Amino acid sequence: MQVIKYAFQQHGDDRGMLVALEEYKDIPFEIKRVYYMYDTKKNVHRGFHAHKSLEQILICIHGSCKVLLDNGTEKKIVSLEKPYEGLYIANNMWREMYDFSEDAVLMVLASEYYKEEDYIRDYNEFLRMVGVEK
Ligand code: T46
Repeated sequence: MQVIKYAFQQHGDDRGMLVALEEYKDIPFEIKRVYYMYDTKKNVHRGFHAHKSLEQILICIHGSCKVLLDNGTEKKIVSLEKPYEGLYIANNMWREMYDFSEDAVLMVLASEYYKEEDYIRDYNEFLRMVGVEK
């Protein structure tokens, strides 16, 4: 499984750092939605689903967290700990987010508006969808 992690351009000067993200330039899709999670409680695991068509980029803009990616046959764990790094997650990929630091802010850029019908929350249904029978 190929993990796509972007290192966005950092604009730094003696005042500090700035990262700018433009759709179709830094982000490979039109950004239709932005959401972020914070104050995530200790030992919490979030996610546990895949998406039928949604593409996303996850950026831990403060603190750190881990993301487990699972394509049905292979699993990879990715650490997000830099505000200029973005993890691309395509559709048909099971994801779990965990190990959030107390100060973690995980921001997500999404290619579609929020649509509950796009979620696959049943792991066996996910396996069937990616062609791994269960
Ligand atoms: C994903 C991972 C990385 C909305 O009303 N609008 C939204 O755009 C989103 C994302 C969520 N919500 C509501 C639905 C739930 O009542 O916020 C609540 C928490 O959402 P959820 O339990 O889906 O959060 P996570 O952290 O399990 O998953 C989220 C995204 O939903 C999902 O698309 O890929 O982050």
